[in-house]
Amino acid sequence: MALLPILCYPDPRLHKVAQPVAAVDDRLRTLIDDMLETMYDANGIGLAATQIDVHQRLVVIDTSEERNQPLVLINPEITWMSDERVKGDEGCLSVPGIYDGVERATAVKVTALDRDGQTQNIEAEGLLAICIQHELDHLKGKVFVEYLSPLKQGRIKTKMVKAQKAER
Ligand code: GNR
Ligand code: NI
Repeated sequence: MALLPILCYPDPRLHKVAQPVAAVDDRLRTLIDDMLETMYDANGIGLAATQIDVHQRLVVIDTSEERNQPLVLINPEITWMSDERVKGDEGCLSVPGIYDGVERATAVKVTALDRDGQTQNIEAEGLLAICIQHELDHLKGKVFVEYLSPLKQGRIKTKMVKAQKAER
């Protein structure tokens, strides 16, 4: 098991588009375990491979209170989205300390492979639905701050660059 470094906005690598996973094998399962460990260690409810600089369609999620219900989505695709929208505050492990409102579909249906390479169909609502949309955006190279006004995006960029300079 290993903790993986998480890319921080505005790192340009967060905007790369992920490619489909070619094979669900032991090498991928090791990566999945490392991503889960990294997500739990960072107290996140989700982590997309893009955030650890792996540009493949792979996401791990756990929105359970007890943090004992890992969900692994390989090559996920949203097959249905509710017309109903809800606006809620979001955060991101790649944009630490920033929380702001984003409008999302209240419910989604997703098809994906699980860690055994089996097809799973998931119907999600509430926090899980929001998290799935947030993670699938990462796979498209999109970070949630891109839904905010250009003014806010500029301020967040400046803040992040300053924080990263202060870290060194
Ligand atoms: O930990 C996370 N919390 C969160 C809260 C509201 C909406 C989305 C999220 S996802 C985020 C983890 C993360 O950055 N995943 O990419
Ligand atoms: Ni995120």
